[in-house]
Amino acid sequence: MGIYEELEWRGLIKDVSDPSIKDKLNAGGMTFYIGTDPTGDSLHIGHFSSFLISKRLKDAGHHPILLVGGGTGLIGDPKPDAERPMITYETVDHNFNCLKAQAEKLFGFEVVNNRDWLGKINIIDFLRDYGKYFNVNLMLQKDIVARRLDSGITFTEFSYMILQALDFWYLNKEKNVTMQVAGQDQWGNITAGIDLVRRKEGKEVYGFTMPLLTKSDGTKFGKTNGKAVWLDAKKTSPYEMYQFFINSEDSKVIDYLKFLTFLSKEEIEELERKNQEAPHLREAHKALAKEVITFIHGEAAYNQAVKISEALFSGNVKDLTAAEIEMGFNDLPSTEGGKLLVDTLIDARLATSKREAREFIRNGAVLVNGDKITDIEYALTQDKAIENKFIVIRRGKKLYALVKF
Ligand code: 485
Repeated sequence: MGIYEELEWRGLIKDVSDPSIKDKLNAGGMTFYIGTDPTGDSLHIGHFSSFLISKRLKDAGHHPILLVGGGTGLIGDPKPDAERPMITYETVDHNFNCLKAQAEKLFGFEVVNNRDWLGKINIIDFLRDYGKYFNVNLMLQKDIVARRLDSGITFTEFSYMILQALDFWYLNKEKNVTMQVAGQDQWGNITAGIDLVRRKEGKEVYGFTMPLLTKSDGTKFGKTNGKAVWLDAKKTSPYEMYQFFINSEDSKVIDYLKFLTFLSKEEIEELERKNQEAPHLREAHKALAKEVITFIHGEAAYNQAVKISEALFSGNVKDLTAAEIEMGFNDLPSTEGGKLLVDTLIDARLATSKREAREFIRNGAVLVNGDKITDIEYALTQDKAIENKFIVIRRGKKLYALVKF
């Protein structure tokens, strides 16, 4: 299986600019690029799924360049629904630095900034040297622009594709880049670049897109409780990421393994069999979480995420550090310590009345730091807190609250 066939098997090929891409990919030796704009201060799992292509192609003998759009980020790639808010230079610069560091750490490939060349072109030269190669009628037909014509699009966003085309031309000239790769929404921008290089230089360059990852209902993959899954551990902890992957849809987990991991066809097919034969073991989900989290955050962070998940599942939280408890309980109700257990159950909404709270305690339904407490006079004093900071209460099998000191 060549890299082209492998990418096809993984479901990673949507549009190709030319049928010869198949042989070109399989032959190796091309310099290619993939870009992102610094609209936020971290990449998210959607970016990750696209950026992984750089490593796949590198492993197949091609040379990757990553572009973070310190120039294009100031303009804004049109979205199909509405104009983007303008971002300040300060924010773009800050985001650029964050994304550059993240991309370098994750992949170790060269990162370039298109502000370095786009920022030097003056308006007269821009219109003479580049604008002349663009036909507005054709620009209006590009998918995203066409979808914005009713609601309106500013000249700023309309011009965006010229800048991305210019990048391809520049990188071809300066770094011998002959291929651009991206998610499917970038098709119009990629073909604009291919056309520019053809017209200005009489040279043929190439591009292909990857489908966007979706959930089974067709909506975008990569959100948990409405929040994006970020690669920055301060924004999405490895534990939260673990929960995200462990809870991914059964019908999609094999697609996600193909998209997001480097496991081989044989390994993935084996997991597919296990997923069918013994779905309750969730082997495929576990493998997905392990591969992705280890790649992004390393093995220690992955092991910690598993440890927290297991402790929360079993209720045995005593072996967790305060930091681990904080990670695991990020989203759960919390309340202040120093009170009676009965009152705390009400504060944390684990009981609706004192009578009910006492009943839960007497029936052995309440655990404090993993130990069953049946004493209705029990007080949650600080000496009982893990590292003097946290007491974890569990009522029944699933309901948790965090008591903070
Ligand atoms: O020369 C370039 C300049 C900018 C860009 C690419 C090449 C960024 C591009 N216009 C863009 O907006 N990309 C998106 C982003 O930055 O969030 C996403 C795409 C997605 C995938 C991902 O970047 O929507 O399909 O390509 C890496």
